[in-house]
Order: sequence, then C-alpha cells, then structure tokens
Amino acid sequence: MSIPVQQGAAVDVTRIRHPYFQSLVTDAATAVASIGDGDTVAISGFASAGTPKAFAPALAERIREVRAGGGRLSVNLLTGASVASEAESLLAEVDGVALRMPYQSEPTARRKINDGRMDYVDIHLSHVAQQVWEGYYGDVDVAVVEVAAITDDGKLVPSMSVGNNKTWLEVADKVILEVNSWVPLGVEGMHDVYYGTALPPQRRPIMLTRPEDRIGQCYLEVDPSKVIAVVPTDQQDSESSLTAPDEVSRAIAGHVVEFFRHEVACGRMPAKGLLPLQAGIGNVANAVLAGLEESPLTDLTCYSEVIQDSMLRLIREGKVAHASATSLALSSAGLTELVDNIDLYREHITLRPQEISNHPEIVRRLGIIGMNGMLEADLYGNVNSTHVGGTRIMNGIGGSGDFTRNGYVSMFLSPSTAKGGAVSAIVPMVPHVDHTEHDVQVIVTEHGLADLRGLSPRRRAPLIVDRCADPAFRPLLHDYLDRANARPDAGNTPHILEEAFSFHTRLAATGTMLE
Ligand code: 0RQ
Repeated sequence: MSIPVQQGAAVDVTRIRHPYFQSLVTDAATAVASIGDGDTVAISGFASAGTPKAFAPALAERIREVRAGGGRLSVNLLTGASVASEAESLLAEVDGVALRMPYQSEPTARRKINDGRMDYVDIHLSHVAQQVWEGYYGDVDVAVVEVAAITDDGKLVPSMSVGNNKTWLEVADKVILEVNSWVPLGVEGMHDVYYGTALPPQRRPIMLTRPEDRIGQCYLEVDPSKVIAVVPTDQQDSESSLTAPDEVSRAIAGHVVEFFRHEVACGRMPAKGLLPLQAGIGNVANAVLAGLEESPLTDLTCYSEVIQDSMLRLIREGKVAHASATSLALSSAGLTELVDNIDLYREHITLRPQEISNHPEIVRRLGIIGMNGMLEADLYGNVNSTHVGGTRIMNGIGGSGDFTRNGYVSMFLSPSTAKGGAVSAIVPMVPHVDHTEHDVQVIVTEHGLADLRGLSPRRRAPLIVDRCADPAFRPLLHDYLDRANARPDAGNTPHILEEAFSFHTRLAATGTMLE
C-alpha cells in the first residue's frame, strides 16, 4: 500500500509505518545535498550486506558536480567492514574518500590507498565503535543507514547486516535512512541489538554465554530529530562472489575436519556440538564449512562475523543448530535461499552489532574455534594477513585479530602457494605481522596441518615446513633453517636477519626460487 508524500515519492506504508518518518521521504540526491567537504560520513554495510543502495551513486554524482563548479568535496568514510564493491568503487573513482576506516577489499580503493591518495586506518573490527566514541575520528557528521522497515513507534528494523549501525545512529549529528523494500520483512526478529555497552569505567560484563542467547532488542533506535531524510530503495544486496570448492580448498577442509575429530578424541572439544565456529570470508572458509556437511559432527554452532552460503546448508540439514554473526554475506543463490526460507533462518540465525559479534570477552568465554585466511606465515607461526611484500595493503585485518587473539583454538588456512605456484605462503620471516606466534596455534594448507600448541620455536619451524610448505619450496626453507640453527647466535628463534627479507623477496620473485 502506498501514499504519495513530498517531492512526488511514494511511501510504502508497510515499510515506513510512522507518519513522521513518512513526511521525511525524499530522494537520494536531496538527502546527500547536506554533506559537505571534510565531513565524516558513517554508513551501514558489512561485507556484501546492508550497504545503502542510493547513497554512493548520489554522493559520487554530487562530487562530480561540485568539482565541475570548481569546488572541493571529499569525505571521511567509516563503515562496518568492507561494503558493496559498487559503492566503494564509485566513491574511490571520484577521489571522494579522504580517509577510510576500518576494512576494504575493493581494487580501486586499494590502489588509491597504496598510491598514498587515500588515508587508510586498519583497526580490529571490535575496536571501531569504542574508538569512534573516544573521538579519534572527530565528530561523525552524517550516518547513512539501510533498514528493512520503520515501525509504527519509530523503531528501525535492521536489514541484512548490523555492523556498527547502532553506534552510527547514536553518534551522528544527522541521519539519513534508506528503507529497502527488497529486504524480506521476515527479517524482523532476526536481530539482537545490545544497548548495554559503555566506555570504562562504566563498562559491565556482557552476559552472553551461548551463541543463541538474546541479550538485546530486535530494533535499532534513532532520535527522530536527527533524521534529515528517509530514502526508499528496492535493490538486492550485491552478491558475495564464491566459487565451488576446488581440490586445494577441499584438501584444506579435510585436514580441518580431521583435526576436529582428533580434538574430540583427546577430550579437548565436546563430541556433541564441538565449540562455536568462526570462519573468515572467502572460498577457503566456505569450503571448510562445506566440508562439515560430510562429517559426522552435529549440533554445531557458529559465533562469527559473516554467514556464508555453506552455513545456510548446514542449518537446513540440521548440522548447525544456531549461527550468530553480524552480516549475511551470500552469493546470489544464497540470497534466494535465504529470502525464500526466511522463517526457517530467522529461527536459527541471530545478527548482532559487530562490537558484540567480535567482542574479545565473548570470544574468550565461548571458546571459539577461529579459522581465518592469510597471505603468508613464517617458520615460527607469525602471520601476515594484510600487506603484500610487507608494504602494499590487500584488504585489512578485519575481525581476524579479534578471534585469533581470544579464540580457544586459532587457525590460519591458506593454499601453500599464490600466483600460480610462484609465491610460497610459508616464508622465513613475514615482512608484516598481523598475528604473532603467540596467538597463532594451527596452520593448515592443502598439504597438511601444523599444530603449534605446546611447541618451542625450534620445534615449530620444521613442522611448518614439512606439513604446510609446498614441496617445491621445502629444500630452500630447510636450507635457511639449517644455516640459521647452526649460527653461534641462533638463540630461541633462529634467523639470519641479514638474509630473512631478501630471502623472502627472492621467494616472492616469480620463478627465481623455482629454478
Ligand atoms: O590475489 O586473486 O589477485 O591473485 O591474495 O588470495 O588465496 O584467493 O585467498 O580470498 O582467502 O584471501 C589474507 C587476503 C586471503 C584474506 C586474505 C593473493 C592471491 C589473491 C587473495 P589475486 P586467496 P582469500 C573475516 C576475517 C584478513 C581479514 C580477515 C584477508 C589474493 O583472508 O583479507 O581475515 N584476511 N577477516 O594471489 C602475494 C602472497 C599471497 C598473495 C595470497 N603470499 N603473496 N599475494 N595472495 N597470498 C572477514 C572480515 O573481517 C570482514
């Protein structure tokens, strides 16, 4: 049912149920007219889900117009994590983003960052809300948040991700709401928005003790006096691109499932339900979860950031009893499956703010099994997830640090080589450290699994090489290790410092070390 309001726009009153918010309906071009040069703009969106659909095209257009008139317009852009790549690239292409925080994974933005044309602050996702409250990013001028509906008492039904939306709505001076009719109304009730967080010394324990616990409310709140525009949209979330598991990712998944069986046999994890799983984004993570479909494990739970396609299948097959996350990062097929069966998934999925999905206190209490991707690991278990060659950003640390530092078991999964076999994922010394040897407990490639727990550095190194490195690189790595061990100053963590990075560079130089 629709009624006309100002500017000729139609209001879907099943989506915008409150008369005051109906009176604010306008188009995106009008909404972004209030954004000025140097403003800090905080938008919804986490991975492919929940990015405002009309905002980026409208702001990019406005930036072009302002520049054409000789003016200046760029903003500081804060998000949950990566956002839909169309939105990220539109704004990056017009040089519309001066500062970006906290995570991106889009080629144009990445190039601008690496060329020094966009400032990029890469922080743990669980830190974002706290650091914004602390004021490190100045005032947040405008929040742009996608919602599924506005209730008749003015509350907001979140869309397919929650991310930092609660914080953005609280801290921003002005708020633009996008109400997306594509989001199934059946998502109402899937979210659990916790309003009890605070800065020290007011901070209290967060009483979440199982992934399925509900500790908050289904709705986001907003002060109506801050809302300057309500923009109706009707557009599907962009799809997360996933490929079917290949031989390498299936082999990695096989090692992981075998490891879980071993942990159960050792009595370190319960046979029924294991411990809550966290899996990063991407094909390897998706394949590992797919690998669980064939395993005898049941009553599984998930406490993660993102829910990918294979998690939907695990829920449908009854293998996963409950999955908690902050975002639904699904392929086109996954989105259809979710939308068509929203009542089933609402029962088994809870979406929370990312300060809760990634909260160190909860991750430690629940005993999460953390599984994340990496660019490379070194002989002692230090991991580089973010900087190719030590200098060029790939994506960012995302939530991997939140789970790795605080998990019960922290695993890194990767193919043993990159770039068609030319680059080894196991190197003598990583040129950039995101996760230290103190946090990384298990490394898995298609060749095998190195369980580093309880091992000294000197015992870790040969295990990592023999279990995880590609056979073509093992002689080179052993040669380095043997010479490092033989030095009189070898110490606890033997290295040949003057060689470590040149060795890395040589390993990384296509072909050089394969000759
Ligand atoms: O680039 O496609 O241009 O060749 O890195 O590598 O193997 O497709 O693996 O998609 O899982 O990404 C670490 C980047 C791995 C990811 C990283 C190149 C490789 C390819 C991607 P091309 P793959 P993935 C939850 C957790 C940090 C954030 C995180 C990541 C591209 O897992 O961003 O964990 N992690 N978040 O060729 C040079 C190497 C390389 C290399 C791979 N050693 N040297 N290039 N590549 N290894 C999610 C959130 O927080 C939202």
